[in-house]
Amino acid sequence: MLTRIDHIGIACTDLDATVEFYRATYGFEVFHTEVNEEQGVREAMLKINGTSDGGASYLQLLQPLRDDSPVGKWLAKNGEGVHHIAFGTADVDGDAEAIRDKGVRVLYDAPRTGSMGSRITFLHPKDCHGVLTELVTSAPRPAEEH
Ligand code: CMX
Ligand code: CO
Repeated sequence: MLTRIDHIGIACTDLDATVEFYRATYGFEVFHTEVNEEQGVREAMLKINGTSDGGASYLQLLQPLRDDSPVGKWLAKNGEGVHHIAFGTADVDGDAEAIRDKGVRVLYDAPRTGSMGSRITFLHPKDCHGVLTELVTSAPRPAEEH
């Protein structure tokens, strides 16, 4: 069951400048940064709020590592902006299977590694009314760091 907005993914060309915009404009601080080679991104997670299921909601700022990565391709076509939304669930495997059974393309056979040790998969935007949709199960003990 999808129980929260886990994050909104925002594609940017300059991660440091974008982080600074969110800090200076709204006061949002960086909760976590990492490089995910497999996804082709350098990213910063800004924690916005905790949620009633024990999780949290974040903004995920994404700078591509390569032009031919999903975010690199999307930026070249669209420029900076909202790239995807991510719903949180305690059971990404079960929810992905159930959604696949409804005829929506799930992009990975098995979930892969996302931010902070989470397990993630994606639904094809063409099957979701134009929205690239991610499903996330957080790591049991997500990193507490800055
Ligand atoms: N939102 C909405 N539509 C999108 C999209 C997005 N983010 N990305 C691509 N599309 C659309 C394109 O506009 C295009 O539509 P048209 O055919 O009408 O022009 C179509 O989907 C195909 O796009 P493409 O540029 O040819 O790109 P690909 O098919 O090679 O890849 C996708 C699209 C969704 C399969 C790929 O982006 C993907 O695998 N995404 C999942 C992984 C990912 O995004 N990782 C980065 C984030 C990591 C994280 O969140 O941790
Ligand atoms: Co994401």
